[in-house]
Amino acid sequence: MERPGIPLHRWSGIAAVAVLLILVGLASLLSAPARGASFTLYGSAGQGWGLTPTTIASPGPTLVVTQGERVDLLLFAADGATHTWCIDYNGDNACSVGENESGQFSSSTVAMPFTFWPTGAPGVYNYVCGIHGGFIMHGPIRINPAVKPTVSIASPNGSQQWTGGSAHAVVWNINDPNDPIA
Ligand SMILES: [Cu+2]
Repeated sequence: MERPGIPLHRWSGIAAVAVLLILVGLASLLSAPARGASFTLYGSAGQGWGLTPTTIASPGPTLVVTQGERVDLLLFAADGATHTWCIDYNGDNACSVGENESGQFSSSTVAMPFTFWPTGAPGVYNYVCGIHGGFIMHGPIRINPAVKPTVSIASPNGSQQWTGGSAHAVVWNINDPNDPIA
C-alpha cells in the first residue's frame, strides 16, 4: 500500500531491516545453552543415594525437576556394585518400562551420564535402583508442572513510522519461569 511521503520501495527495505533484527534476536535465543536440572548421584546397595560419596543415605536427597524439561544425571556406584536409576512411577519399588531408567553403572570414579526428559505427570515419586529395588536405594523426586514461556513485543508498538536507511530496534520481553533468563 502507498503511504504519503514514503515511497513503496522504502517499505520493502524497512521490512528487510525489521526481519533481519528479528532473526538476529531469534538466533541469540536459540543459541542460548539448554537449561534444565542436573544432579550428580552416588548409589550404594547398602546405604542408598547421595549427592556426594560421603552423604549417602536412605532416603536419598530430594530431586526437583520439571515435566518435559531435560534432566542430566551423572551416576556413580559408590560401592562398586552394578546399579541403574529410574523414577518409580507405578510405586512397585522397581524399574519398569517407561520409568526413565538409566543404563547400568558400576564405577565409583567414572560417572555414567544419563539424560532424560521426565515423562510422568507432575507429582512426587521415588527414584530407585532397577537392580536392588527401592527398599534401601530410594529417594524422593518431585516433578513440577511445566509453565509455558511468554513473550511480548515492546517495540514497535504499532504507532511508529519508520523510514529506510537506518536501523530500528525490535524489542521484546520474554519470561520463562522454568528457565529464568537474566
Ligand atoms: Cu542398586
